[in-house]
Amino acid sequence: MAPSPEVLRAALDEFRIEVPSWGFADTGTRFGKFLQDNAAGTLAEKFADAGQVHSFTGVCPTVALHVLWDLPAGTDLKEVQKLSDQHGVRPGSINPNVFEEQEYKHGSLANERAEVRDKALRHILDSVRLAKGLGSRDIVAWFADGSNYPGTANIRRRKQWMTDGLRTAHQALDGGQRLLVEYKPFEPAFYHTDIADWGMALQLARAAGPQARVLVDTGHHYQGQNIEQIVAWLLSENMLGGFHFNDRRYADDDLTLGSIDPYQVFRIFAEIRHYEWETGRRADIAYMIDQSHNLKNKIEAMIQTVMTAQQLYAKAALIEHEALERARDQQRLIDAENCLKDAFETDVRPLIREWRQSRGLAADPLQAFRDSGYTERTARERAARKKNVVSSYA
Ligand code: RM4
Ligand code: MN
Ligand code: MN
Repeated sequence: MAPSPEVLRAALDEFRIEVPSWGFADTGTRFGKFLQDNAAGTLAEKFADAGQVHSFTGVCPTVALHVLWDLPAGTDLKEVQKLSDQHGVRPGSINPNVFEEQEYKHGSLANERAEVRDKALRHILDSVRLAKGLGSRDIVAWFADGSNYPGTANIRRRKQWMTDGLRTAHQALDGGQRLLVEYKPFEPAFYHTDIADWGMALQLARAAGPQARVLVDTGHHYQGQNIEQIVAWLLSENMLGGFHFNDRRYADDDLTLGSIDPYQVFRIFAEIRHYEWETGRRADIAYMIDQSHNLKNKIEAMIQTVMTAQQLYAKAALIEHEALERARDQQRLIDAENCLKDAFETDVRPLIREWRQSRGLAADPLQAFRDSGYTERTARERAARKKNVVSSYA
């Protein structure tokens, strides 16, 4: 397929993706953490690192913040604003944390105990306030709520508590804000999870109110699940709010996007582009990365991810939608399928390099970042302090 430079340039101009603050910190697995001298230990360092990703790629102007890890009680929002100005990245989605504290052992909004439900709700309402203060639009609600053994939880009652909590949280939103409801089939709960799949998230988002949408984390699906079909359904219901991108081989592995199955990501973008072509409307979707790398250099891995996302989005922009529709209507299966495959197999890298240069960016952001010496410099500066502080989930 001959790449169409104008379509591609327009697609690259509009594509933006948010990076997660926790992707720059030391994190680990259930079995251990491998610390990196240059990993960020403070909010200032996370902003600085996110600023690096944006300055080399040009497409990551916002950073997702996790409330407990980044904005603990007493945080001065003016200081956060200063960091944002200094490093050229704005606060993005705000992620409440109702899964780490001791009280949440049996859940948060769906906990049997009213005082725990109240505590979780207060934290989510605080998060909405923080988001307003920071000019952030999206609150991303992910819950570890669930149970580990059959018979130990009243699933219907917990569903009601979850519904009530989300509804109250929704009432606190201002006109422009959104509540994004994330789902996950298992982990940390291994028998039932209160929001286990997109159907449950959709139901809860609808019950919460008109500004709630579903968030699809690509790692939160069972093996073999057809994620692009879920995307198509949510689009057709106008209920797709955003993505947490990452790749997975076994479960919620948080691997680098496209490292295992790039065609999956392409097929997701293909559904979105086709919807936009068909309706003539831009889908209002927040693209975010939810990855934290233990072994790779964190900033390099984030740049690698962004470059991959950009490439896969650009490939999807090459799909010839008229030809695809004609082939579908006439049931020419091979031709229809090849509309996708031809686009996927096109090498868009030369055009993306050109686009970067035309925007004053380095043709190869990864190499440019490496050449900058940032990793070596921050490793020297941060190493001493890092011996004592580990901010992480694991
Ligand atoms: C969860 C989920 C959430 C993320 C946490 C750290 O599995 O993906 O979005 O905030 O991990
Ligand atoms: Mn996620
Ligand atoms: Mn996850």
